[in-house]
Amino acid sequence: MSAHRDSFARDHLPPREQWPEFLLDRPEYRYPARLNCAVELLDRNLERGRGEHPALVTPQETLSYAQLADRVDRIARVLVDRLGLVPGNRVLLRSANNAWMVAAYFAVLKAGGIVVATMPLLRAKELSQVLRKARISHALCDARLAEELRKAEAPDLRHLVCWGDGELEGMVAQAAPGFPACDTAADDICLIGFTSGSTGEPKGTLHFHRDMLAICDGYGMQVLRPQASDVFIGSPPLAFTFGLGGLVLFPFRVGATAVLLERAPPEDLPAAIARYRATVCFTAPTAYRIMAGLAGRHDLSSLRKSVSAGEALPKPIFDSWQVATGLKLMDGIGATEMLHIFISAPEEAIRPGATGLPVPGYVARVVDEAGAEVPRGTIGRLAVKGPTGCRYLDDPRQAQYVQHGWNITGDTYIQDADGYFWYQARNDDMIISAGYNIAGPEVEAALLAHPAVAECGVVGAPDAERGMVVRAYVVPKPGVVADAALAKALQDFVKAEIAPYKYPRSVVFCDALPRTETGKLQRFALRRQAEAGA
Ligand code: 3UK
Repeated sequence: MSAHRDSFARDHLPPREQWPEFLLDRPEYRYPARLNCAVELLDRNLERGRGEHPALVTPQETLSYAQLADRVDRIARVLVDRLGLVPGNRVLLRSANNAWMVAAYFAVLKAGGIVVATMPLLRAKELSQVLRKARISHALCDARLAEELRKAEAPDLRHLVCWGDGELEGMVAQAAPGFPACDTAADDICLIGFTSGSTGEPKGTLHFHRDMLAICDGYGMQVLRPQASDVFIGSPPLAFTFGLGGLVLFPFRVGATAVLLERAPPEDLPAAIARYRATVCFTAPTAYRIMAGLAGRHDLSSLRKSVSAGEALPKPIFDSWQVATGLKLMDGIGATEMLHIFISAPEEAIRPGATGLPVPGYVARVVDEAGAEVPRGTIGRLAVKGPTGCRYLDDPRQAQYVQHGWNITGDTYIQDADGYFWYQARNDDMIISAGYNIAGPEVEAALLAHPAVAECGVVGAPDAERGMVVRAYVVPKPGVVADAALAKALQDFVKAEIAPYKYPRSVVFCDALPRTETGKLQRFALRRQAEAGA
């Protein structure tokens, strides 16, 4: 029985026959029928005697688990008693990573609402799409980011309350302490994670209370294996589920501490690791590349684990991070649809250059266009299923992502004889040049091994003779002279590293590459640039 009095999200789940198969038989994924993830992730820490342990550390404040739980309860009271929230209502959250954002997040979960967290950089037009699509009734927002939200069209919005200007703080101070958690079902929806992709309307991915625990008990407990004494740090926004898991859910599941930084560019992260004696770091592959170059200037000795996701981890970055810190960088592929990482490897099982093995409880295979598994060593489309999976909010694209019960992530992979998965490209990012299939990321990894290259992106550029040619956009390291001689040197270098037909026939030097707020290279933007002849 759902606890939701507002059934909008449930009513807009895909039809059952379009759901992925869920694998929930393993003991760690057998959850009780009634389950509120905020209780399991937050309140349980007080019962376990961790009330005085720091839950959140920010440059402004440190909150123990008891202090955070108190703030959460009071915000939940404000939502329910003053703002009329009923279970199932959608609450938009808009903020950089800070303690109020996390408190608001858990207040919505505990009250049985549905969180819709948004990236701080979204503009009014993009916010309007989310507000309409998810029929948002309430919004909690950092006052510094309120302007864009006020400009957005929000036909269903009944309340917008800000913190940072005293409004929510005032309401919280007046609210009574203590809040009885909403008695939600394990399969009540608690989160709509929006995923932008490169084109089209944003897709809302629906996740249940049990999904929030499943990623902790799967990837978290069995691959990452954190300890209660750990101090987590990193850059991904909490509106990106990579950040949500890595900076909130995984630490809270074991009663550890999370350091939250509103801005954590790779240039600043090493100093922050040293300052807070952080032990577990979550960020994107390109950030590790920059951080490896700065590691010598900071004391990173506290760090014991580092996780890379969002896009492929080229082996040269794995190598330079190991040289700089002695740590094996843990690659893992995740997706908003799957909530978090589903292929990765614990340190002792890492094969540098490979993404890894399915997280215990997930099964993955490489399939052809018809969905049949291909022999090991053959390139094909990645298909995966496990305790989590894709359920889009009212979206015809469900039938593309889920086929015959499998989640089709849109990635091209090879599985080797030992079962390891090797990333090739996004399905639509393969470059077909004179009949050859060339994976852009493989050429990028080859270029990154050259000492003159800081960053690069490789796409197909239209070509009269070959259909497409491989074009590399290269950001040179500071002080490097980017001229025709360097372009030639890079081409020769790639020919010596990988099969010569894959070398970039065209090399374009630039100052920066287009990236999303989640740290991904925007290949479509480079392709558009290439089509425009730039
Ligand atoms: C790509 C990777 C190669 C891949 C995410 C960890 O990235 C996350 O979610 P998104 O919905 O994008 C999903 C797509 O990103 N990708 C992610 N990680 C890797 N490609 N190697 C990797 N290690 O194309 C995937 O289909 O933004 C990552 C946890 C939670 C997440 N939401």
